[in-house]
Amino acid sequence: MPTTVVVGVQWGDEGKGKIIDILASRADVVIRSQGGNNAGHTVENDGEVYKLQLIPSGILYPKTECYIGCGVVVDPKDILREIDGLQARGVSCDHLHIDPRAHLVMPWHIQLDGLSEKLRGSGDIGTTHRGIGPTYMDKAERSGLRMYDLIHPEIFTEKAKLAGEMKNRLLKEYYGQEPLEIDGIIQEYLAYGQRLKPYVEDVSVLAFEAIKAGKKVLFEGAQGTLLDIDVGTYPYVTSSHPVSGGVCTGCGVGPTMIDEVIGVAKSYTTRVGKGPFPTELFDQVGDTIRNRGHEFGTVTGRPRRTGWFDSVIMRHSVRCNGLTGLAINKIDTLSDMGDLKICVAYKKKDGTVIKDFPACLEELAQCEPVYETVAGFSGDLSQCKSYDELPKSCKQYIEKLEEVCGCPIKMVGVGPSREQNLERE
Ligand code: 2SA
Ligand code: GDP
Ligand code: MG
Repeated sequence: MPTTVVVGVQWGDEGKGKIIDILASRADVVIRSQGGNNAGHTVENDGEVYKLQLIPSGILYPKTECYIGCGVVVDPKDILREIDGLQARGVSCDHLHIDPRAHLVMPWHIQLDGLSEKLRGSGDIGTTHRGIGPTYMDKAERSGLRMYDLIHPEIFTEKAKLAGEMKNRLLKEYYGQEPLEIDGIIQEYLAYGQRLKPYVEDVSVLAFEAIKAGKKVLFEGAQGTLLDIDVGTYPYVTSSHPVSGGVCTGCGVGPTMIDEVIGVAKSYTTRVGKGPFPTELFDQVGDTIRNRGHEFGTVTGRPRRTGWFDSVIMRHSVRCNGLTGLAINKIDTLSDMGDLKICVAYKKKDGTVIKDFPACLEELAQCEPVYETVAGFSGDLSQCKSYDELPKSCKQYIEKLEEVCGCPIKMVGVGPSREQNLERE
């Protein structure tokens, strides 16, 4: 297996965790390069369900190194909770490393995430309230605190005091809030720093050396392409780069070191939070998909919005990520649903039909999906052990998706476990 990137190609929750977990069994290293604990990946192992947020999905394999790159925002308190939770279940985290450049999510970021969402009123983004946006804001503004600071008490104390005082002014003067008790926060976080110290190591160097040594390296994307701050449905996006290119800046590796990019999608579309969603279903069909697919947020438990497969989005993702292959999950969820629809283009109000995803919301708002109806399939697919065992009409649906996306489909998911993944030649 060469150096491979795995990305979400819709609005997140495509089942990346499962695909990473499967590929991690053949990898030496798994690396996260963006986002933070706003991600939620579900991995099933021997009937045990693990919900991972910041820690790479390779952690369940004791010999697989797991790195958190410089582009990730780390909530020190929450990552320790996750480490403790895994260790309590017998999963060692000794093979985890965190880049010293990774920015820290501090309590004021979480508070400001909630306050700014409230201020936006009905125009809120529907964030996960994990402080992700405000942390990336400070990073871009060059006033953020980093992992390196956290493990050096003198540096951290000085920088956190300054940052905390600035935020207290913002909280008081702009939001009319009580100030935070900065000294107490500093003491609390210094203790987290001491616990996290053994994990801190330069991930750019580690990744470079691993790739040079011919090791199999897997980059694990979080969220999805349509949530990318640049190529996603701005402003209803997250504040990082879930696209494959984000791996390079978010880990400190060059693009020439990447060989393969696998996009993970569902056989239908879902979205959590606000923002446009052309194929969204508001009827019984949408409810059926949500209930059968257990479409509720891994982190927040929020019901996910559901809709038909949208190939306009998919072609956008194939292009923006330079995909070399696709994994289509949850084909089992669509069984016994009668005829299925696939969105092949959008029709604008003036009657023009477009095949490329619009660049801005104003244009997207004028678009209606153009559907092709295809025959559905029936029966319990979850027991299928090979692609050939799938019903003929199911294979035809998959081949149709391949055609409209313009990318080879290499894997098909028929259930949440490692074994329920059918590889295609
Ligand atoms: P944020 O918190 O600033 O990143 O939110 C901004 C937007 O990005 C969306 N977002 C997500 N959408 C789907 N899945 C995400 N992760 C969790 C998961 C979600 C959950 O993987 O299961 O449990 O609900 C994720 N993270 C961010 C978010 O909904 C906003 O639209
Ligand atoms: P991620 O954020 O992309 O890693 O995805 P999540 O873990 O948030 O959500 C995907 C959900 O679908 C999880 O509950 C998985 O266990 C489940 N899942 C993954 N692949 C399949 C599949 O092929 N079929 C079914 N029925 N469930 C799946
Ligand atoms: Mg998820």
